[in-house]
Amino acid sequence: MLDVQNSLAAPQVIRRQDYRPPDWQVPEVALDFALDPAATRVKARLEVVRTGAHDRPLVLDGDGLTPLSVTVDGVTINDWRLEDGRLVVPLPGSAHVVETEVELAPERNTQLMGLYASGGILCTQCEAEGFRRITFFPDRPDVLSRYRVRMMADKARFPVLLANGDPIAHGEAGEGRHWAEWHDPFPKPSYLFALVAGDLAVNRGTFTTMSGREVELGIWVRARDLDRTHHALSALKTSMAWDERTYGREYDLDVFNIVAVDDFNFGAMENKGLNIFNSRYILADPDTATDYDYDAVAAVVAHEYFHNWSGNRVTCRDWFQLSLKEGFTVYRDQSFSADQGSPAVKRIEDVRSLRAAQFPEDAGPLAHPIRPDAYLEISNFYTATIYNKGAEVIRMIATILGPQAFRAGCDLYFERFDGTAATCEDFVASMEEASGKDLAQFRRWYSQAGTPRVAATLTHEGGRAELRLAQRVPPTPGQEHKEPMVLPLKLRLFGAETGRPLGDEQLILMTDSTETITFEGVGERPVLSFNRGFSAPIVVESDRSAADLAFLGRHDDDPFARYEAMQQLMLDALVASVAAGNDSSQDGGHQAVLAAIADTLDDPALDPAFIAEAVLLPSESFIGDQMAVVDPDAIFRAREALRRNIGRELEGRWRAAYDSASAAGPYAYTSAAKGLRRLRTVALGFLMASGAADAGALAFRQFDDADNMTDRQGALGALAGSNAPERVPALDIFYNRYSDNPLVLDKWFSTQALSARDDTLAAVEELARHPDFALANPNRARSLIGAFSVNQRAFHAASGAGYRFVADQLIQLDRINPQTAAKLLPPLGRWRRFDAARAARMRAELERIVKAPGLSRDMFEQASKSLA
Ligand code: 0A1
Ligand code: ZN
Repeated sequence: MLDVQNSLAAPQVIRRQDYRPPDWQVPEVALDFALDPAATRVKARLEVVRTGAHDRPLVLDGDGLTPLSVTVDGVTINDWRLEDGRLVVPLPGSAHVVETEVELAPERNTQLMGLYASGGILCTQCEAEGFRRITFFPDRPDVLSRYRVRMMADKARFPVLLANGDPIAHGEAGEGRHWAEWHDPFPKPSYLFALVAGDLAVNRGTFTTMSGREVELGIWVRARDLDRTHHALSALKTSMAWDERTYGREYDLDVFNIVAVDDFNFGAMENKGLNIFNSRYILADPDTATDYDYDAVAAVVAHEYFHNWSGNRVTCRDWFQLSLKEGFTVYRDQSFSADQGSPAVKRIEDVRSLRAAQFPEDAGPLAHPIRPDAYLEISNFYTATIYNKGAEVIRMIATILGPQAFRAGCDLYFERFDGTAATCEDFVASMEEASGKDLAQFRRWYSQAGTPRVAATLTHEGGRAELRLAQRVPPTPGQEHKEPMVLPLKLRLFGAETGRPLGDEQLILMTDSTETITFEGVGERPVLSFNRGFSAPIVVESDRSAADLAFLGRHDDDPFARYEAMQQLMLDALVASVAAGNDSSQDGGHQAVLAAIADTLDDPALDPAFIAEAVLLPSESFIGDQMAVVDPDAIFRAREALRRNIGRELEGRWRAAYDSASAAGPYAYTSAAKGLRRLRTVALGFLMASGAADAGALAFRQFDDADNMTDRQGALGALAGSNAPERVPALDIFYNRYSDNPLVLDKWFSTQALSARDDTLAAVEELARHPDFALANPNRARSLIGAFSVNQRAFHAASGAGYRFVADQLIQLDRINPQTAAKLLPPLGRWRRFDAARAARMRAELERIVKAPGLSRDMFEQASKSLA
């Protein structure tokens, strides 16, 4: 049993089934800010209306606030009380005006929730429960209000004053101050409130909507960053047009502003008409941002923009419904990105990140359904499950319904729930109504956690093939027994001899625990292409031979399935060598992998971006996920041996691929050029692994000659994991060149934290003492601690020193920023997957964390659940 004696007053569990509609609505809000980093005064005027027949008082959430005054209908009252930070105001009638005043110190707000300062800019973050750190308010998403916001601030320090909606007035206020007033005509929940005050420059654009309205767009950054905002602005325009074309959704205000700040807990925030971004998802130019960064900027800009409909116009009734807006919006941004470049490569990337982040979550102590039933701290539920598995669930609905019915379901959902706070159930019901399809059993995807596992066995006899399927959803905390899921499975058979498809692709809906599918007229031995396009987010257990996987790697016409066959082939070889305890190249498995990679590299019809994905070895952690007990050292050895072997045996091909990709000419941000850059760095990685004498020099040349960050960081990453003499000079050059650019310095930290070298832990401990390291900046903290804790070999060093380092850092970080600290805890919680000695050391660190004095609720929830 866990000792929780010294935790805060035992945190209260919030349960979905306890939902009750609000006692009071607040149709109109007027806020008046006298802004100052040290002491900001906030006056709030709420028009409150009692809902239904009850005599309960008005209860306004507050977090760390003390009322300086409370008035009701203009009269100061004294019969208010504070209960657990909440302001309780007894009210006699059914409608009143309640006014409060509080004082805040944004410059001392290190949690970065509520009103805070980032590099001299005052900004807000309110989702999920930050608004209660700004003013007393019913801070829940089903209270929708119209906001009028007045801000006053020193004009020299804060020349720009922004809030939600449209600007309506501004003026001088004396003593060097000025003011501005904004009004947002759309009722919104408090989590979408935002303001920004700062010395900002703007990149302006315009967008004409499909009904002909002109929208003024602005990307606001510090003046020195202005020339790195073009990509974000163009992504914004592309997203606006895409949402009109694809979903018929039009923007609804006259202005749309985005502000970038350096200190931000997450990626970005969809505040109505005033998105606030982590600067890493806005700022990009070829010299400082990789292709990956460019894609991420476009995806996050699109994501936040798409929230204007899936999140803002239709919001969530309560936080258990979070995936209603997040799963749907991720699905929308993934579809958008797929449309901008190669859908096949995008699908591969999305599945890779699902497997890297969500599958382990679903298999560990923090597993939860996409619509959770209970939480202690909602910030802990901004997870890969809510976001990425949530998106897979929407994708399955789209697959089951087909494009037209899915679009009709979306139209119905938007129309019916516009201006309201809805539930996941409302979404599913809209889909059913528009399509006429019954999704009753499908709803289990919302309530059951865990990744379904499907065993697929294909037999063939006398012209008839039989596919036997068996599904099983593993138990997860609090859910021992699971019911079978609805699985949309795309499949196709190929003839082993001819290499040709035997019939069309089929979509089957598996609904029972076991099912058998029969194929008639199958003249030659069939090979199964299964879960094509990753049509269901499952683990497939199939006994396909190395020869059949290699066959699919060559012949499958579904690019995802082709990639998947390559991955499975490599995975089988690696798991076999780990199990055999050997890292030698004698394995037969190596030969099949080598041949398949050679064929892939030789296929002139393939897109270089696809080749680069298909030849990449599965990550160490994904290999570990296949094993009963993870042995990080054995995995590392086996993977390195295979990498070396692939590098050596195919050296000529890697050089050819490298050279042809290098001949692409000067930098351009096009799909074709991106694919070549990707293949180039992948080839470099294999050449480094081969031990070729000139590989270090080749990497250094790429590093030094690069006219873009993709090539430069790619080469630096290859060097950082090596013993090449060029390694230290490259790291130093990189540091000196970019020491005034925080986003690039993050790369310098993370590249070293991800290094496969033996001395990585010592290097990382040293980096934590580097003058540029700062726990208080979430990006920097993640670049070192977050990167280190996914470095399987270094983090899982048998001594336990990696665990200790991370726990020490998280205990410190928790005092500064609990949200960011708690997000970095899960790798320590995976102790059940490791041998007894490692597991004991990981547990010991978790116990130390749980006992840390003053531990936050965020960390307490993550650490205690991980121990349970
Ligand atoms: N809704 C945002 C994510 C987000 C959540 C919480 C935050 O608090 C620090 C910030 C952002 C999104 O999905 O982009
Ligand atoms: Zn979102």
